[in-house]
Amino acid sequence: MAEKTIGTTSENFLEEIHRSNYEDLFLKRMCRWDSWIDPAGRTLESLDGKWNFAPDWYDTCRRAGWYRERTKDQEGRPLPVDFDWESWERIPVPSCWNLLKPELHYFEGSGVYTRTFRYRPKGSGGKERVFLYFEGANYRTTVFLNGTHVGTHDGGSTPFAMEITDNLREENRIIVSVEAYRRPDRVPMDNTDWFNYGGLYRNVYLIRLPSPFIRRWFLRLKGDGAFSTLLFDVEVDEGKDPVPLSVRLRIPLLGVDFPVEIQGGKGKATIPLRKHPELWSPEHPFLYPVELLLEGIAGRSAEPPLWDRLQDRVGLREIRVEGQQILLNGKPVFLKGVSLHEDHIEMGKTTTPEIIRSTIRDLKELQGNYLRLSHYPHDPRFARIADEEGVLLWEEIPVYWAIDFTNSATYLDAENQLSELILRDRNRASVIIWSVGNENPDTDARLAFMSKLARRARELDGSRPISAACLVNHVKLAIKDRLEEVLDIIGLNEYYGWYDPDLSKLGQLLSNSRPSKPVVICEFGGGARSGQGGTVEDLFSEGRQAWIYQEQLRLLGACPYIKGLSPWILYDFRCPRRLNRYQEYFNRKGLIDSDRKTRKAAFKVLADFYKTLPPPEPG
Ligand code: GCB
Repeated sequence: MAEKTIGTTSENFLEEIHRSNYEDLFLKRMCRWDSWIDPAGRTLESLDGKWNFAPDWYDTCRRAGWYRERTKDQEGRPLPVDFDWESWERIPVPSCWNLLKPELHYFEGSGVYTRTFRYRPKGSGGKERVFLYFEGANYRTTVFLNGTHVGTHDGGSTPFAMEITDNLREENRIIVSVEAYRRPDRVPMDNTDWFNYGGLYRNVYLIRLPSPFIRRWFLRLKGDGAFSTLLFDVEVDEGKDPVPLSVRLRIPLLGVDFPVEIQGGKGKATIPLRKHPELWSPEHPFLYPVELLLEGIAGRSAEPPLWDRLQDRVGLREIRVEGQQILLNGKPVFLKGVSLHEDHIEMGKTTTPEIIRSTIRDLKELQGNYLRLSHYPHDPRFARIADEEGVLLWEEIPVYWAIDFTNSATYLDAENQLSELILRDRNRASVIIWSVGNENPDTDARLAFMSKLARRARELDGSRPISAACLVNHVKLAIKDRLEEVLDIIGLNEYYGWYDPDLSKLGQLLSNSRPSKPVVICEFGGGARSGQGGTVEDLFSEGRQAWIYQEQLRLLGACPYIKGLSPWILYDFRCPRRLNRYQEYFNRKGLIDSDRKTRKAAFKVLADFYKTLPPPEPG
């Protein structure tokens, strides 16, 4: 990519100190959903571990082009460069830089990461294609390999892949600049009710693929209530010289062995099942081993050449809405849940399978079957483990509060994050709802923006209900939001007993409302410092919080159109907006303290309520 000096004729102009639009260069090579490859079933070579790191307060790596590593002039004389990779601190990837040392706690600028790695092509012929794969980095990530910019990604919680086949050498230097500013035009915007963790906080991999290879795929039941037909879509990267190809889908336990012809890089099939599948559900989280084979077209007697092969496990189930019911495998289901932030006291947004499993154990102790993963896509292992453990999930993008609904670039960013999330998790049976936003004002611009997002979600995945967490119309005291028209499930956040102390209004609101769709209460609750005594009158006492839960559950439990609950929230979480003596920079609405151990009194109130609900009809 040629660089040019922009907007100057001055003879003393110096690019790296006088040019302010240096970023434009990196925005020309954006990684978006269409370049994403599904890593499922692949051998991943981890690039996690210790990287050299420095907070780059003035963004000089990108501004002054450090990544070019020009350490000598044309005559080979050393230059006084301002970076020194090897002397920089070594920090773990993945991690949130905010938790590494006190000076970085509120750091929100650019941080530069670098390391080296060796690469040797595998097999003969050197035909493999190689990709860098990032599970998530917050917010704008600019990646350089061996002095060249290889891609930029926007969005703090979704994965992205960039091809580096032509930039690789035997010894490689990778430099990653991660910039974590909160900005009004981003998704989320500058104002949120959670902590803005920065950095390379999820896993980084190298993926080697053959050419051609299977880029991504989508397998699900048809959704007609008969459980007798599979729908399968697949996309193939055909490489430079396309040859005739087919993808064979194999599900041995169902006797499926089905070849799908690839046309223009895509294939599609409707596959009748010869036997009734074992349906996935929280009570029976059964996963089918699935294999995909990318084959050439066979000659008369020869075996077809095998180009690519991958394996995964997929649950088959149907989720749909009928009137005011949510139906899982044709039977009404009540979502017994709680909301969750990706925020751990020691790790921030970085997580591990152990943390995910212990979160699910806490949900099960609450007698729950459902988690709302708010307010952005959580680590991809969450849905995988939920598939195994039998937990239903609501997944969401951070179209939160009053983002810049009139800005077309903001829309593209939101749409891209939604697309990346859906592509990443659409093969996970645990995920039953895509949410396109949270607590947004009911303006024309927001209606247009979010209706378009809902359409986009349906285009990528017609098999799941779409929802969003709406606000109460407090003038009409009713569930009334123009976005309801485009949603399948109405999500509602309400804080009667807390922000509005008058809990009797909840009863009025429920009887004033006539929703034609199921309603899920995505949030209710109140703050309590764990161990804080006091009466129901005392804000931030455990007693007050428990009382809110009792009263809320009494009213919500008796309301016929409410089909699920995810009160706010399972654990206390960091929040720079929360400055009173009980909060001390934490949102204290958790049922469990931020230590993830100490249960508050409301925990038992919710567990007792969920215990009384009738069990699901046997499958
Ligand atoms: C909400 C927001 C959530 C906040 C919560 C609160 O309605 O959706 O992000 O953290 O209220 O605690 O006020």
